[in-house]
Amino acid sequence: MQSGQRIAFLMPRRDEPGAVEVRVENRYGSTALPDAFTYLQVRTFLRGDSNTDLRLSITDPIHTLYTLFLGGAFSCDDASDSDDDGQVAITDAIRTLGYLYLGGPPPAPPFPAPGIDETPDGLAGCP
Ligand SMILES: [Ca+2]
Ligand SMILES: [Ca+2]
Repeated sequence: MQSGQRIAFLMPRRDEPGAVEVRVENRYGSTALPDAFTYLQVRTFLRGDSNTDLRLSITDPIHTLYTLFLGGAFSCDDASDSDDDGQVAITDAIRTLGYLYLGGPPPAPPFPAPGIDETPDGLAGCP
C-alpha cells in the first residue's frame, strides 16, 4: 500500500459497544486482526428535550423545573442543559421557554435534530 491510496470497507451496524475482528483481504491473501476495531457507545439526544421524548415542548422546561426544585434525577443531563454550559439550572428552562414562546435563541446543538454532544463537559451522558 502506498501513501494516498484509498481503502474501501463495509462497516456493519452494531448496537452494542465493543471490539471486533477486522478481516483484511487483498490479491495476495487475507488475514484476521482480532479486536482491531472498537465500536463506541455514543448516545444521541435532542438539546432541551428534558423529558427525553425526542420532542421539544412545554413539558420539557416543566420537567426541568420539577426535577430541579421537587427532586428526582434527569434521565439525560445533556438534554436538559439547553444552553450547553455544562450545568442544569433554572436558566435552561428559561432558555427553552424563551425559544418556544418568545422567539429567543434555540437550544444549543444538537438541535433541532438529535445528535451527539460536541462540547465535552462534566454532565452525565444519556443512557
Ligand atoms: Ca421533550
Ligand atoms: Ca445549562
